[in-house]
Amino acid sequence: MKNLWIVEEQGFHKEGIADNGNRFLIGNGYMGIRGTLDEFTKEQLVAINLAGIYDKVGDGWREPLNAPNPIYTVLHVDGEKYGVLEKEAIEHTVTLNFREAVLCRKTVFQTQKGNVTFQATRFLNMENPHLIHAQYEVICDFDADVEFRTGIDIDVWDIYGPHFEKYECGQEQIFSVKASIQEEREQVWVLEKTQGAGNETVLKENDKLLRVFSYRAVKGETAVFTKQCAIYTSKDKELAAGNLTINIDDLFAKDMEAAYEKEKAEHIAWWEEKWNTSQVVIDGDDEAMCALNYSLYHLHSIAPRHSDSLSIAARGLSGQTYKGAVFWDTEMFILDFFLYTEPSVAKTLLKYRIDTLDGARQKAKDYGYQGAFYAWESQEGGFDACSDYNVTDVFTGRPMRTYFKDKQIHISAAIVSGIMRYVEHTKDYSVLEEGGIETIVECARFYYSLLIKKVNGAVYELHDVIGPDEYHERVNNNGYTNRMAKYSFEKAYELLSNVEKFSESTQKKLAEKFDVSALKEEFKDAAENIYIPAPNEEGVIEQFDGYLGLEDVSVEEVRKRLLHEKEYWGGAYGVASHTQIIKQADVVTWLTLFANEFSKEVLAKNWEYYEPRTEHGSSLSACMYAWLACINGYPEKAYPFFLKSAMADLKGGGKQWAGLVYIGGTHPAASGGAYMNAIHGFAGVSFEDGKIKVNPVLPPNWKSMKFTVSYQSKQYAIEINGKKSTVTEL
Ligand code: IFM
Repeated sequence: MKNLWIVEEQGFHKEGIADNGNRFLIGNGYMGIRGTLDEFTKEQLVAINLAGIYDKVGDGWREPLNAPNPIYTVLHVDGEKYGVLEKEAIEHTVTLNFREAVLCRKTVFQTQKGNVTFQATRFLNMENPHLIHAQYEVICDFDADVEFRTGIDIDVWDIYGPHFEKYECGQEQIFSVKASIQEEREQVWVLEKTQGAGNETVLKENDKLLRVFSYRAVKGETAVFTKQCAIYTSKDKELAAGNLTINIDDLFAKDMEAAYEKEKAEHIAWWEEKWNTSQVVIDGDDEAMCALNYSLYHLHSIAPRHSDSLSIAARGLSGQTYKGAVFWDTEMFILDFFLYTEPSVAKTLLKYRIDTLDGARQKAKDYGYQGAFYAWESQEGGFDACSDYNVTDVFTGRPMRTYFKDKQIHISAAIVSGIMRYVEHTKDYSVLEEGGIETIVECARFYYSLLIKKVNGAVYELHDVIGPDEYHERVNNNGYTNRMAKYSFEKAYELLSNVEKFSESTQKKLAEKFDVSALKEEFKDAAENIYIPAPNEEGVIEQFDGYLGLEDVSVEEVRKRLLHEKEYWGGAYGVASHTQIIKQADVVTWLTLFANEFSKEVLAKNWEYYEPRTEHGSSLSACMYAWLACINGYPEKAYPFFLKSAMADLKGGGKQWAGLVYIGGTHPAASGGAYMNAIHGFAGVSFEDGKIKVNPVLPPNWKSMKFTVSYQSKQYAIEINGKKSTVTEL
């Protein structure tokens, strides 16, 4: 039987290097190690991507740091280098056991005298997120002179680097590289120790600090090398004023081989415990079960458990794409997974937003608005990394003015939604007391300051915005945005109306900052009178004012009009801008989130109208179509969209370019979207007034589904067989 927890690639395919870097990624929230091979360097996009630490070089985009690579390893046999780029491998397998989060590679090279087998295993410590563990085995089926070279490659891959200006190397028993950035005074320390067979010498080769273990291999005998590495940055308490405050010898065991086995066993046990509360078992569809849990593996791997205030970047920890920034993806697509399986992580994600409120206030102020306008691409402190020119024109090579940062105002409502969903789901009000209520009020104030009323108008409107469909910029009354603004007014009003339920200090803080009763009135009025587009006679809701008057043409026709394969579809002159072709679910996202406000006919009509007009150019799109199809009772229609989301990283090959800007990497929002599809969509789970409701619409081949959810501090097992379901408190 196929192991549903294994992802494997056989044979070496050069064209698959970038996708495999994502597919075989391992991570522990602190760092992500791309699934590249041991002998690879920056040309093959090797990256140890660090969470929450950024740098900007010159006019380049500010991006997260990649650490020097301490697991660089290559084999020399009888004086020749053996790596898949130089030598053809007669056997090559890369295997990720994602239940255990252990990555292995096995390569057999043919030499003139016989075969050499090289095996490598790596995993990231989940308890101590600074530590990397690896082990290697070398077997020759003939006697040979072998050099096992391993150490730190300081020539890191950057998109807008190089970030490090100074390296200080130490080559005692423990190798160390202290990489420093002048401008931002950040530092990254990488430590490495390897034990193994043979005579050990040190080699400094170009940008690599290597240990060379030289030995005479005896036919059929296995040589074992065990490595452990540690990474600290100036963001960590262990690295203060340029010095490590811990004794590094304590990090490395005397007998590394024995310690490795112990760490590995503990690591597997840690993951097993995570799966106990998060795996989704699907009987009848191995492909779906494997893809879904693989998506959850990725979410677990990027959860910032080492912090109590940090979020997840749109490309996780797979590199510097999208500037390592946090988007609405986190609150609207990723949050539910943590809410239902590990609420403490959900709180950490939201605390990041609360702690960056000042940045959002500053952004609103800079644009002449009140309240909190959250960063479209948020880095630390809420700094908006989104450029005014976020796309490069393929024809002229010039930067194109885009308005994501200025006009995607729906971002602030995503924060409101995230905080409120957390509170409603967990009944943990601490997040509101710790700044959540103020955040929500500030988001509502932001929308209030944007409202427009025409001289003779009866309603409030929101003009000059970008909705989730980024291809149509600067539109008026995007339905999704208006509804989310209304939601923000409603929630802020609800909280302010119950202000006496909060602690005295919270009440005092609110009273000091705001005129609470005036705000209540404003928010109530705004919620009641904001314009929400209604379905037309055919039942279709116009995405924004004038959308239905745009050229109605197929996605294929628009694709044919491209003059360059990497051409950007949106913006002022994009091929889609003047048509009804949209990038991603927009009205459909709104209808999915507020489905109970519409008739089944309207939901179905809009799905049918918008789907053929959606390019699905964003990995956030498919899951919304899947979810709405489930709400409508069409699991067969939902299924391919669900699978597309769940397979985003397993299959790879997604969009790699927006204009000339590289956007490759993993897709956490699609992973989270697939989870929402499974739980809310197919299983039909909803939470209301302390009760779990289950209204399943399983795809025909799914015999049963089993999973657990956390709800209001209790754990429940949910089991679905066809239309029947049971919910058991654990
Ligand atoms: O947040 C998304 C956006 O909706 C579409 N472009 C990519 C962003 C990051 O995933």
